[in-house]
Amino acid sequence: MTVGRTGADAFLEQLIAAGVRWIFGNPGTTEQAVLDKIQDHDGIDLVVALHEGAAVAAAEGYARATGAVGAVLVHAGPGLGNALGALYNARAGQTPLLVYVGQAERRTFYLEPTLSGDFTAFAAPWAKWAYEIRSTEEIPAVLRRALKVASTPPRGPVVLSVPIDLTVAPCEAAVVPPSLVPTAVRPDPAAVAEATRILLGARAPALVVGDGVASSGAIAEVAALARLCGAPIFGGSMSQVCVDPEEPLRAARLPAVEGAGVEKILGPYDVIVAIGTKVLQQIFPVPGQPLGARPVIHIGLDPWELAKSQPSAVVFGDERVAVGELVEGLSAQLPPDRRAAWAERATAVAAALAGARERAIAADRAGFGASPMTAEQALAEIAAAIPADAYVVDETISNYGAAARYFHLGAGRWFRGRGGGVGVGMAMAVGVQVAHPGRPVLAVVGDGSAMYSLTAVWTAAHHDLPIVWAILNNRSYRLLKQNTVSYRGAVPGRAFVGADLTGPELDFASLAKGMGAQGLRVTEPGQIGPAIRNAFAGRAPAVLDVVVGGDLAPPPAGGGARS
Ligand SMILES: Cc1ncc(C[n+]2csc(CCOP(=O)(O)OP(=O)(O)O)c2C)c(N)n1
Repeated sequence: MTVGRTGADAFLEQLIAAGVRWIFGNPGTTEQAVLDKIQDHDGIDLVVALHEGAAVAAAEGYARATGAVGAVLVHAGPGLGNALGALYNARAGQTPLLVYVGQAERRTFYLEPTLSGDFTAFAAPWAKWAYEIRSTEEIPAVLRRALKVASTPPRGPVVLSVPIDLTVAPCEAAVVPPSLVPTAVRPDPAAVAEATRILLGARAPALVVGDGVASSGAIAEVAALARLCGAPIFGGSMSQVCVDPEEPLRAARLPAVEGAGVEKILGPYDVIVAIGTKVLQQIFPVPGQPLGARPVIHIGLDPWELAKSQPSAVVFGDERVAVGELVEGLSAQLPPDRRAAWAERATAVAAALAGARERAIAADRAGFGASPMTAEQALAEIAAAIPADAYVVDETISNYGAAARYFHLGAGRWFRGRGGGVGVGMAMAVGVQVAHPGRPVLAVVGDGSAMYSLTAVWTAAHHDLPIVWAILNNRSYRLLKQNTVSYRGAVPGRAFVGADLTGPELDFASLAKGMGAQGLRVTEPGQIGPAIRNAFAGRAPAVLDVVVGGDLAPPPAGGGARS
């Protein structure tokens, strides 16, 4: 029996009309009608992931590399369950995703078919919007709404459950491109005036920036504000690149684990301008006001995050427009003596930051030549070997600080996991490579993190994606050991339970070969450059298993001090 145009056709036509070119997915029976119809529609294809978490992570890489919505297909109940960890990260990182999950037939739902369930309830905590489609005719309209919701700040993942019977039924509903919401909106002039007034009273301001700066394209405006008022630019949470890597006022990220260090870092500053960022996002925040008692100006488009926990002068609006107006207002009203004092401060702050960077690199260098090589030396070699036009996915976890010292990549070129769930880096690289075919993509990933979405290597081999992964193999969950020491102290005689990846050690070169990619174990720093250049020249997926040190030994019984 031929039905003609079905709900599955309408589903795919609507995605194509919205410019969706790829669906990252792991298939199941309840999605079969949509999968089957992919071959009948030009302009849309499936990238096959072997786990739903890897599918979501790949779509996140695609969305972040393009700025467009990443489309995902996951299987019913357990498949959606597998996706939830990566979905959590996407929600925390405000990545626009459209996640389609196949549902059982409506007429048998009362029989509780295998794999069925209440998917909207399942997804709701981590989705910006979760909805189950109720009729074939609503498919295009709901998809348009989902794409609008996902891509309107605060962006985020939307989950749509679609019963299989609706995808095989005839559908006449028309398809038109979605209406999106332009958000380059001006803030209330009174709010900008108040922010200007507060900043004019500042002697030593600092900026804290987050994703809204990257997504609104405010990097130049933020740098102009920093230079005008002599302020360092701190990273507010795990975010996209929000500061030009060569910017002299670029400071480190504020602590993402322990909130306790924040007051020490921010001690010298009397006013904070938080721009497009959460205030703040940490694993162990300190109760109270995250940025202390000083005046805070909070700028952005996310009404939930603005002044959420920190009393602030709020400027609601597009970050680029708002910061531009703030710079204009300040410049017009700045007394000459304050302008001179801030300029002097900008020079001093830049010199202090450069000095701190140089000291950190000198400390790294003191460990160069160690055996096994340090992660810092490995990262320095990797960064020096990648092509100038490379994109980098960075899931170096306990080595994030070192990676930041060696990768000097601008906005849209360097991607880190957000949300705190590890294990997305291997698969994010798939989405970045799909977004930028023909460009070099390198992922540098901790050995522990690599194992969660290692199946991405097969996906790359299957789709001819010439990604190069460098895995920092320290044979441990090193960050967990570091966090244990900082949280509970180094207690003599107490082991780190569950944090060693030994007995057996992971052999990533063999694992890569088993999935159709090249695999090479690298033990010497001098091997890294040639290995990376060969891997890119080979134009095929390759995994470098880079053996590094840095593991933490448990404090011996009877010795060592509790820190
Ligand atoms: C989904 C998820 N599971 C577990 C954790 C806990 N966790 C945090 S860091 C980490 C270890 C990461 O190890 P690796 O990638 O090797 O990096 P390293 O710490 O050695 O630098 C783990 C398991 C987490 N954050 N997210």
